[in-house]
Amino acid sequence: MINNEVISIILGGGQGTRLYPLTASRSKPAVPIAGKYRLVDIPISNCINSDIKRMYVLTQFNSASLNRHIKNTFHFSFFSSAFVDVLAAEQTPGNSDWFQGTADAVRQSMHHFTRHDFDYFLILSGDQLYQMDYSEMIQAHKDSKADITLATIPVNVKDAPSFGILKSNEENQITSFIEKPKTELLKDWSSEVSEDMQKEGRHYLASMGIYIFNRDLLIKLMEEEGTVDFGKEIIPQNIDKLKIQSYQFEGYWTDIGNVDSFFEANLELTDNIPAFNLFDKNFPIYTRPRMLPTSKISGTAMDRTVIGDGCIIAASKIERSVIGIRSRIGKETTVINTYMMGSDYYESLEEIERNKIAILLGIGERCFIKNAIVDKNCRIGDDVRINGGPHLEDQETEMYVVKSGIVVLKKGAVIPSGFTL
Ligand code: ADQ
Ligand code: ADP
Repeated sequence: MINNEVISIILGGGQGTRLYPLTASRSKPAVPIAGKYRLVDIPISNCINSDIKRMYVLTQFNSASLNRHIKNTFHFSFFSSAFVDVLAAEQTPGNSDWFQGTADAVRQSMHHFTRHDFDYFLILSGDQLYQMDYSEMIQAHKDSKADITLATIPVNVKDAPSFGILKSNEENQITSFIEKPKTELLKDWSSEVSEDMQKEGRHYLASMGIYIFNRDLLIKLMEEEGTVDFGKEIIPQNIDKLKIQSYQFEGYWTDIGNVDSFFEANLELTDNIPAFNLFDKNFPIYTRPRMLPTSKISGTAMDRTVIGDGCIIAASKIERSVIGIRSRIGKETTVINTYMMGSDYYESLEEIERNKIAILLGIGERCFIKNAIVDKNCRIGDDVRINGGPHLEDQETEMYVVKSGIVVLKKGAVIPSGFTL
């Protein structure tokens, strides 16, 4: 089934500085998560599970890996109108700049959208982890005869300053909105929330950055120059002029826009009952079927570990870690609190010999790796010790970046044997 009333626009990221260095050589939607997926698989799967099958992904630059992933993953029937198209910021005679912000990205791509027949725009963020059936939100939007509907979620005082915070009336119409308020301003912004949310101390209603706009309205708003962002301008400027509804969501939702939250969201998948349920057969997350062999593990004590396909593991211990596809980990190695993304390819024995490869893909023998993100295709020698944690200061070298105590090994980094951090 296809919902013919809606097209969705997935905002695939600005310049990507918050997730750097994971975005150094790929666009944000292509960042690998959960051992086998890419960030963009989340909103795309949510759309497919909501029967919304016409999607645009807006991104600053067109990375080969994003295009390959989308092309190889989302095949729709020849007879269907479904598609996933990537639109990168493009230089045209009228515009030589990158997208300046979320609204600007939509404005610059508007001519692509208006070619289609539809009634509603569904605008989504590309860097959030959640499972949501948008059709319920669309129904609420229609029932309330709103101009715009915003998905909202209660958050606590610590998180509130990172979001757009709003207040609504009994009919769920938003009456005031403030983008990323400082903590001292929050006093007047708490909302009535459910008992469950109160118990968790979540008293502030935050925008999830998920918007439904009536088609003609968004086209008109985009014709007015000078606005670059939905959260900073479009929403707050129109609270008194338009009917903007809040659609409250209380399921699991997390923003994974920075290294810290990205790391935690991945490691939380190793919880006994993870809040983000990849095992839900009614709500599958789709990704590229790679036809990899099953993983082979010898002599490893594993606790709370998630392992992708095609791995060859001989480590002595792996604890609270996500080990991505095609990972290789050598003997007597310990991996703790780590997200290893895996590799894009295998090296054959002949290749290793022919190219005199000294440090193989993956992690070598007798290593200790803790509190790290190991990007794709890294080569870590033997006897390497990487001990991330709050004792490390933020820093960057050619091989790695340390952010909030998390050591991020850059894609393809080669870490010589005996290296210690
Ligand atoms: P932020 O997430 O801080 O706040 P923003 O940086 O504008 O807002 O990003 C929103 C989404 O758009 C992200 O997925 C981002 O990657 C993407 N994006 C940003 N700039 C882009 C660009 N130039 N081109 C393409 N995509 C781009 C927003 C709202 C808040 C709300 C939070 C919820 O402004 O009100 O609370 O989302 O996470
Ligand atoms: P994913 O498997 O994660 O979706 P990509 O589509 O980005 O990854 O790329 C994986 C493909 O890249 C592999 O199937 C492989 O053919 C190719 N590849 C990338 N780098 C190399 C390399 N250095 N040598 C051989 N193949 C490579």
